[in-house]
This record gives sequence, C-alpha cells and structure tokens, in this order.
Amino acid sequence: MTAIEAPAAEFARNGFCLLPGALTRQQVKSLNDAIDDHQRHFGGLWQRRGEGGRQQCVTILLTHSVFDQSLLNPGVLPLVHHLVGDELVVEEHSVMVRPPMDGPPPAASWHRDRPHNPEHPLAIDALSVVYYLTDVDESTHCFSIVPESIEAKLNPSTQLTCDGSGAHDLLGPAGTALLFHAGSCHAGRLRQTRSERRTVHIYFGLASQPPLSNHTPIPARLVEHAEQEVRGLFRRPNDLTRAMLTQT
Ligand SMILES: O=C(O)CCC(=O)C(=O)O
Repeated sequence: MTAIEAPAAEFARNGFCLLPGALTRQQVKSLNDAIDDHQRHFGGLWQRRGEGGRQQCVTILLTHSVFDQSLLNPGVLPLVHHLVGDELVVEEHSVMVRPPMDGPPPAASWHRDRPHNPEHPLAIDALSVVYYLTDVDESTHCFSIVPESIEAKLNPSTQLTCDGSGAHDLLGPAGTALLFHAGSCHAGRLRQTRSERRTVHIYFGLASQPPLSNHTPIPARLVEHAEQEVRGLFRRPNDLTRAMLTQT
C-alpha cells in the first residue's frame, strides 16, 4: 500500500483518518509561538465563541505566514487532493484555543458542518483537516466523531441522525493531523482539565461550488503564489478575499 492508500481506505470506512506526526516538533513550536505572538499583538481578532470559552481566529494568515505550512503540508495535501479530487480549493483557515476548564463541562454539541454531496464519488461537499498543536488525551478537550462510511453517506436510504451515539474521541500528540468528512457528525468533547487545547482548522471544498463562507481572508502571497499548483488551491476566493485584494 502507498502512504495514501491506507489512510484513504480508513477515510472510506469511517469518514475520518488520523495522521500522527504530520507536523514536526519544530513546526508545532513555531506555530504555537506564532499564536502567542498573535494573541499579544492582535488579541481583539480572537472571537469568543461561548461553548466553554472557545476562542477562534480566522485572520492569522494575514500576519503570520508561518501558518502557510498548515495549508501546504506535503505530508497531508496529496491525501486531501486524492480524496477531494482536482476541484480542490481552500475554503477556510482558523486557529482555535480551548482554555482549561474548572467546573463540569457543557454537553457536547453534535452537528454536521456540511450536507453530503451525492455528485461527489466520496459524497464530499467539504473536507476538514485539524492539526493538534497540543497533546490531546483522555484528560484534555478533544475532537470527537461518529464513524460513518462513504457507502452509507452515498446510500439515499441511510437514516441520518446526529446524537453522538458511537462517537470516537480522537486523541494524539501535538503534530497529529485529523482529516474528516465535513458531512460527518462530530463535536468538541470538553473536559474538566488544566490543559489548554490548541488546534488549526482548515476546510477544503470544490472549485465548482460557491465559497463555503466569508470567514477567512486569504493573503495575496497565496492567491498569487509563484507555483501554479499552489495558486490552484486559492483559485476561487471568497468575497472577503476578493474585496481585500482589489482594495489593497
Ligand atoms: O475541535 C473542536 O473542538 C470542535 C470543532 C467543531 O466542531 C467544528 O469546528 O465544527
């Protein structure tokens, strides 16, 4: 099996796969340092999103190009391309910080980010890559997902519920990448913990569809990148990116 076949088969079986060691320790450190720096200088750009104190920033690419490696990771991108296909484009990029929690955690909020796409061979409307930038284990907050096969997703008679039954908590050391089908049922599983959890969340989609959102402005250095393959990932910018690039 090639490096792509095993995780691709796992994705087809469960709607997600884990890639341990997708970022080196040095990369994890440089991204965490950049988050510290960003919070010091641009604290107002971190949205407080409730849900147990979740903080999220969608604009870190504008000031900290070190995050480009999360979008262009040669250990992850070929698998994403294999799963999504040639229409692959970047839709969103954000960094999430979940703070330590003193008291009992709120219940998990189970949801599907996107519908299934019957026109795509893997029912993909969007696919997400999450990087753990801190160690995630049974004592920390984690990402949790209900396994669901691509076959089930493509079968119109599948009864789709999303109450968290059968969910798997996805654990792994800092540097782990998690790929998940955005049509799958998932949630942040919060715990009473002394640890902060840091993650990068990326959504990839299809160039033939309208942008998923106007959350993330993509800087000119990526949209106008010297390498055609990289430019291709940003060839269908959202309205926010278009406005930013024409006005600046
Ligand atoms: O990683 C988490 O804590 C949950 C993220 C999530 O559910 C989402 O971004 O849709």
